[in-house]
Amino acid sequence: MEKSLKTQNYGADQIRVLGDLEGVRKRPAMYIGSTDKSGLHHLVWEIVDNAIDEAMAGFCDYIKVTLLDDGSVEVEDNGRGIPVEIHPQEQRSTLEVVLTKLHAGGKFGGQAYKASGGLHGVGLSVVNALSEWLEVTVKRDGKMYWQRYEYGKPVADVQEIGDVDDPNISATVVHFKPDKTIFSETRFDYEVIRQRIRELAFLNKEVTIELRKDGQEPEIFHYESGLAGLLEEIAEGDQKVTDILHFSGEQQDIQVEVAFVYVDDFDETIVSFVNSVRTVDGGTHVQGFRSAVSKTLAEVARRKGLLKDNNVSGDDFRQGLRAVVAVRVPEPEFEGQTKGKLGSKQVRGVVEDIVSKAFDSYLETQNEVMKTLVQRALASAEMRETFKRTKEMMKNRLRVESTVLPGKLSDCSSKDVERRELLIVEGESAGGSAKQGRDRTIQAVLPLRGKILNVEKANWKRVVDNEEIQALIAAIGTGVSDHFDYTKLRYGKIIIMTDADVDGAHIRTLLLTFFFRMMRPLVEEGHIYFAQPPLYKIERKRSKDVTYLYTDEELQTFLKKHDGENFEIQRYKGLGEMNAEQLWETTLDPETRNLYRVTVDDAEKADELFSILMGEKVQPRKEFIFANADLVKNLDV
Ligand code: 0R9
Repeated sequence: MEKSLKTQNYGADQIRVLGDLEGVRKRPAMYIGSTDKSGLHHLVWEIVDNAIDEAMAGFCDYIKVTLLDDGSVEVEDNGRGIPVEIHPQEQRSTLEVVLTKLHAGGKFGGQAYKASGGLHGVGLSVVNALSEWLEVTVKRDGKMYWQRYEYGKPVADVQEIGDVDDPNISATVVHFKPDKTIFSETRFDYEVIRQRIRELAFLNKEVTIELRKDGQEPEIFHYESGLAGLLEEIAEGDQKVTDILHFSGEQQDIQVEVAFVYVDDFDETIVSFVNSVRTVDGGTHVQGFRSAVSKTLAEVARRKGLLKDNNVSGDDFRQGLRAVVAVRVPEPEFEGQTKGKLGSKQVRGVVEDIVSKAFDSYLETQNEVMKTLVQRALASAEMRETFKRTKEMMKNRLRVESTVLPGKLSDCSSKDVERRELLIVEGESAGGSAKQGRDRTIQAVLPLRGKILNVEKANWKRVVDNEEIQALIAAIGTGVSDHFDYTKLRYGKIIIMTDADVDGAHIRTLLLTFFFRMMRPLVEEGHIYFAQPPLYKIERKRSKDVTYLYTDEELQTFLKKHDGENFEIQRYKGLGEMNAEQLWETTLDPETRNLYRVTVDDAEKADELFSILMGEKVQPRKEFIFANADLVKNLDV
């Protein structure tokens, strides 16, 4: 780096001193989220973020990260070096202050773009507090300085340990070993670190980051193409219908960089960042971007006489859009429970302006691209209209048809909704066993004919058209979607009972997706459960004693424990193999059974999987089946 860049030091007096580190050791999770694997890696993010901050401020272009065999990590940057002079209020080295005082950092606003990795710049001292030891080396003004800490406390004062031949060279090296009394997991995962470092290299194209495992060759991450490179990855496998567009600009101290492309698909994917940190819930930068893209396209289309009617919505213009939106904002404000949404108001206008202008002048000369995009938007508008009409029709029908209890429901007698349970059972024969084996006062049974519900072949309309699903809607009583009425719920627990094979897994996915999309409050309020039928029945040959085992691990443990006795082992492939009594004993009896309560997270995953399984694209489906070959193998013995 040029020496001239490095002259703008803030110096010792601008450090704010607010607190010390005992609290961090007492409540680590408050500072790094957790003390498991994720918290452990947070330590690395904190230190690397500091180096990135220095790069964003324009003083650093090379960062090295080394994972050592003793479980320590070393991070080095070639920035200005943390200041070492005596801090006026603290009467000790600024370096020591930064490492031992909570919230010590550059003067507020002094550093233009601070990575906001969740810790508000308290990174160094927090990592120090949670490390068995930490050593910091600073090269600055032709000298080399060094200090060691143990459990956050300095072992001695900062020492000058030598000269640096070239006074233009400056650096900060932080080497630390996490405290094993604090973390439940102390092994760093190379892959996890590699992923984040690659992402940082895409986002900060001026920086080169070197990642190395002890004694091995380093991997070097540097991407001239910046965001466009990241976009290539996001759009991999998609059929592109335009070139990749890459725009950047700066207004009001806000830097904007976007890369986007249109692909032959229906949905829109926007990955967004603020100061190199992913904003999973988007925010004002994403709003500005979306608005710019839609408005500009509509405007240019009208100007060129390609678009006349007004039926095309903003969404129609973003069908098949893949984009990365990254902004650098001096003091960003975040919203939402996980702080994953940018709230800073002024960013929206800045992004919208920069993107609109650049996109407009690009489109002005691109008549073929314009024609393609307008055609796609018109097709999208038409599809949306058709879909809306079908949905209305479907909803009306469901409202009328779903009020009569279905014939195949064997209801229960209790009037207490809390206690009433609906068992949704895959297959007629298991349904039969469940009807006989259940507790008739509180357990109702609705058998489903599995085959009809083949997820891959069904489309969403067919799912809702399906007789079985309509029976389900009628049995539950609440109605669906906009007509959902919680007060009409007929059962406190809705229990899905499917076989432990691929068909069972598919039906489960479909049912979860159905609940998630059409009766979401039931998922959110925890009314949906999975039954946990046993996988194995073990019968002692002589005594005829029977044991049921629910997982393969249980089987392994059991066999080890009873080594040498050779038992009769039966693997249940389907619920239908159990008689009524067995089903009651193993799966239905509220006193002894295990139920799994479905979370919103589970349902979201099912929803995603469902989209993959029944989506238009063959490739993701193939990938899914490939990635889950293990699962399929285990399930379908
Ligand atoms: C290897 C990981 N790197 C760091 O932790 C790191 C912190 C840091 C730094 C400065 C330069 N390089 C750094 N690397 C720095 C910042 C400022 C002035 N001079 C040097 C400034 O922000 O004003 N610092 C981060 C905080 C501070 N320095 C300090 F100023 F608070 F001490």
